[in-house]
Amino acid sequence: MIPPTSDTTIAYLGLGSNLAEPVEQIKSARRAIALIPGVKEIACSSLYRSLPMGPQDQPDYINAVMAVETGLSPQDLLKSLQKIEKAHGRERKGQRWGARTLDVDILLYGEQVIDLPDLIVPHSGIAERSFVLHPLSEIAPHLTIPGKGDIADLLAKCPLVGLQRLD
Ligand code: A4P
Ligand code: MG
Repeated sequence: MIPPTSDTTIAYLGLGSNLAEPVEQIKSARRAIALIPGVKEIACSSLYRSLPMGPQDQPDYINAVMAVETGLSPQDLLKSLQKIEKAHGRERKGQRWGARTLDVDILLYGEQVIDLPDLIVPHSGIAERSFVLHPLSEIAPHLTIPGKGDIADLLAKCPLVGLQRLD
């Protein structure tokens, strides 16, 4: 991975969709993220089809992970990502872990540990979710996740069950 210049940070973003043509939602979100001022795409994983975590009466998800280099603060990055979710028809009124057109989570922001009411980084599910760990390790196989450990160790404990790489 290319090291960031001093005033920028490498952030990893988790993308997920299971409504309204999920593959197209993820591809379109990737393009929109790369166009955020102050954000540059560094890498993007393959797309993965995954069984839903949470309520089972919803379609399978498409997931991917992007690495970006950014000069934005974590809070400003989150705001920009939430605008992109909204532009992709995301509604926040359903049940927890329910179906959605687009979800973009900040998985990691450099090595920072952030514990704010509206932003927790590393993302709370990062260490256990196969649909996050497998795409993340594809683009950052030597990553250490603050407070959680090396991605290779986490991956070894995270079965591939229900996850299919698409391309
Ligand atoms: N928030 C806090 N930390 C973060 C962060 N690191 N990145 C806050 C992004 N947002 C963060 O999120 C709720 C609030 O979390 C935001 O207002 C933000 O301030 P949300 O996107 O509105 O709600 P959510 O995504 O439904 O909630 P939650 O609990 O974050 O769900 P997850 O963890 O995102 O899981 N199954 C498969 N196979 N694949 C999936 O991608 N995704 C989910 C949602 C459920 N099941 C899934 C998948
Ligand atoms: Mg979310």
